[in-house]
Amino acid sequence: SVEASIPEPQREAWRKHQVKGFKDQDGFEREVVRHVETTLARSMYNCDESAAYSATALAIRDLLIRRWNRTQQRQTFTDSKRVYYLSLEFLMGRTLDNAMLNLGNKELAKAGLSELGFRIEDVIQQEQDAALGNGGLGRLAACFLDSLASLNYPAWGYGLRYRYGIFKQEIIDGYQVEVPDYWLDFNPWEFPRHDVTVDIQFYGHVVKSTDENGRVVHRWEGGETVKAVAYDVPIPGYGTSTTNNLRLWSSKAASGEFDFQKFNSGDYESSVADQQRAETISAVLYPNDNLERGKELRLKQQYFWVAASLYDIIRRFKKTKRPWSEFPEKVAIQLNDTHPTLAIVELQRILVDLEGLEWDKAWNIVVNTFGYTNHTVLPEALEKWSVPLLQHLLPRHMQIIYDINLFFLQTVEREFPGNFGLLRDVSIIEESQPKMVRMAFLALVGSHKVNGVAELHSDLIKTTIFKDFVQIFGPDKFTNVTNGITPRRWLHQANPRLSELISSKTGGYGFLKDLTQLNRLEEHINDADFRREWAEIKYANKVRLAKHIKETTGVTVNPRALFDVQVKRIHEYKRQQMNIFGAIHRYLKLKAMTPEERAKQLPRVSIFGGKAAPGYWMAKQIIHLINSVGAVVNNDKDIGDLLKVVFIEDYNVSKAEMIIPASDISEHISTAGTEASGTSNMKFVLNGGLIIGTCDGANIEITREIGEDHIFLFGTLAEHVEELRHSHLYGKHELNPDLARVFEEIEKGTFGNPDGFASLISAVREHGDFYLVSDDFQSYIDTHAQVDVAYRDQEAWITSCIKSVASMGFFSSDRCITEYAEEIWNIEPLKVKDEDD
Ligand code: T68
Repeated sequence: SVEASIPEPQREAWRKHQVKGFKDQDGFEREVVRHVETTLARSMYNCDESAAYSATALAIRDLLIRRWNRTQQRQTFTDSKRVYYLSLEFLMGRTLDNAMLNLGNKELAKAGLSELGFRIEDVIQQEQDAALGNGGLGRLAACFLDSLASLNYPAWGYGLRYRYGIFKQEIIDGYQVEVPDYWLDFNPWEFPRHDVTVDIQFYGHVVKSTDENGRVVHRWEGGETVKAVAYDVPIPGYGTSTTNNLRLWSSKAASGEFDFQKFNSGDYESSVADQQRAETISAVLYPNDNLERGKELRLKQQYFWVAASLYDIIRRFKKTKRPWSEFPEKVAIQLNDTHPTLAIVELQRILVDLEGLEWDKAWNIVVNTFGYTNHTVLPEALEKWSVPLLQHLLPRHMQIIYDINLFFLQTVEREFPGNFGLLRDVSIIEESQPKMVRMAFLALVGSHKVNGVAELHSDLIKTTIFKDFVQIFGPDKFTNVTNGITPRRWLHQANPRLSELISSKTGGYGFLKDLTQLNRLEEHINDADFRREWAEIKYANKVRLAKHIKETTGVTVNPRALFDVQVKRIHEYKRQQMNIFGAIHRYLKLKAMTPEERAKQLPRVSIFGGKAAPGYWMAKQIIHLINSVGAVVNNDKDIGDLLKVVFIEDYNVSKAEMIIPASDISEHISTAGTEASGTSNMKFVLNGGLIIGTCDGANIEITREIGEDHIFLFGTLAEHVEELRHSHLYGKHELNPDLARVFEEIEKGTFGNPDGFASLISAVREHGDFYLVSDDFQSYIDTHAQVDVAYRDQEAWITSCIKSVASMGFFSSDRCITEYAEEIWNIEPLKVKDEDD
């Protein structure tokens, strides 16, 4: 064994000096002071909050590293099957607070920091978010990593180490301005592995020849090489020693290897330029969500990351000396959307071209290794790459894609002879000008399971984009795994007081590992003290948010008002425009009332947050309209507290942790059939907020779990969306009268120069109202009127909130990961012994 290779006296010396970390408050303080004085070269006289954060992070990190090493050793020694989660996005947010809670030492750190003169909340706030993602897809990946470690699954994440994460949003004169997010100045959570590198090839050409056995062989030659360097991030589980690894790749020039002519001729400047060009690959996260733009650099990112990750996985597998046929018994790879689909082609290339396996044997291994998760049915979000671009960048891969398609179409032809329409429809190559590779089809054909992310969505993919494939492969290839969220971050960390209250009623913090224990809250539904404390916590969270709103926007909001929140990426399909039109409608109604009538109205704060993709004109106009409405409404003396409209800038994970626990009602109002799942809907309900929503995505399953009395549903059903759209274009399209009034007011200039808002109006009135804003407007405002009525009965409202939380067990990402592990990956948990065992 590995251990026997080291002589006993030497092992003894290593063991004797093993770093044990700290166990108590005193030890924690010692480690913090040590890091301040040595690692940071500071002292008690110049230790500010930022230095206190750094030293605390380093002290906590020391504990993680030991668990991390032990976990990796144990997984290797037991030769366990691992899952590799390939995602271009990991929206992690802050790490320190989460690490302390998962390790169970936050209380002692709090006391220790206090002794040293700091408030732990302030220290935690010093950390920048790790924002390597756009929205739901990236945050889902982060929740999955937390659950995988907490459930002791042997799992690695693979992603890109972007130098710039999602841009920071500033609001200037009501408009979004993007500011680069350079976040790597000090990142104690990553470990550069300068010894773990992979050379990645681009461009070049393919040389075809015949070997001594008469076999055709392909060699990919020439082109240029870029080096991938591994950076590792430890992922601690909650209440377990298991600490998994997230490996992020960074690009560097492969020094001297490419363009060595320049190198030899001493062209220093242009070799620096080459260096920078190589580093460009991992420089920036593409800021589009649910949109694909077919940029060459994006394709380079995808191949760079996929090739480095596969090389790494294979290197690990080869150490076991197992035959290739056993690869799928040791390795499961999950594709988070189609972004890593080239991994399918790359594995086939390695097995056939480099390892000499027969095509069919190799393909069998490939298909049994991969699973593919689809996150959208929106056509503009489905990835397609042009054949000429792929051919240029990855000439051998393009050939292999053609072969995969050929063999696939041959099997289709055998089963459905003469059905040329079918062949055209399911072909991985779209016969357009230029030809395009349909990545979702390639991902589907190259995987053994395809899943959607909520029941409705998983049904929809089978009847729309993948309909023909259900005929070809049968229904068993398709499955549903409804998304989930980690209750550690989204309850315990974001809402510590609520978490504590729940623990006091459910018999401790067991619910954080088994969220179905929340149902024990039902027994306390009539407990007056419990209900009062519940309401107090919500109020305190609203006070905290009100303070943030005051500090960042200058607007004073009344924490007794109903807080109505919509925070998520700005997108027409998510219908923030409908929300702001609804707020204008409310404003107009209030304005038309007598003071006596007004005095009877319920005060409301309409809170928005979210980023628009920098190139998404309509989304940016929506932000501008929200701010313009706010500027008028918030300063209208007739209105006072009855309505405030605020836009919270730079919505991100750490803002979400503050905003979500402060919501009374949140909006999940996508046009039915467009939001694959949504995950913030789960977070809001888990934090004791109710939701208003359409019958879309996971809203439907939330309704099933909590009961339809506790959710405000409205709007067109998915099955009627198509016919309505058709009728807008070819029939008569009558604008909802209340919405027409709203448009009139905008066009009158009530909210400033209306020119910029014309496109928002004409999308509804003149251009077919694709997102059914007018169709759904009446039921939307009627449902909001019901919300007002319901909120006035605070006792009934609180009962609804408590009952809802009690029924949210299903939406833990632990349930979700267990389903993936059992139904798709076929992996088992592996318990790592605790340090002291
Ligand atoms: C989201 N997708 C879905 N995409 O919209 C949401 N897209 O319904 C679902 O809950 C969530 O995934 C998790 O399943 C995204 O967030 C992107 O961010 C994205 C990024 C790049 C390209 C395309």
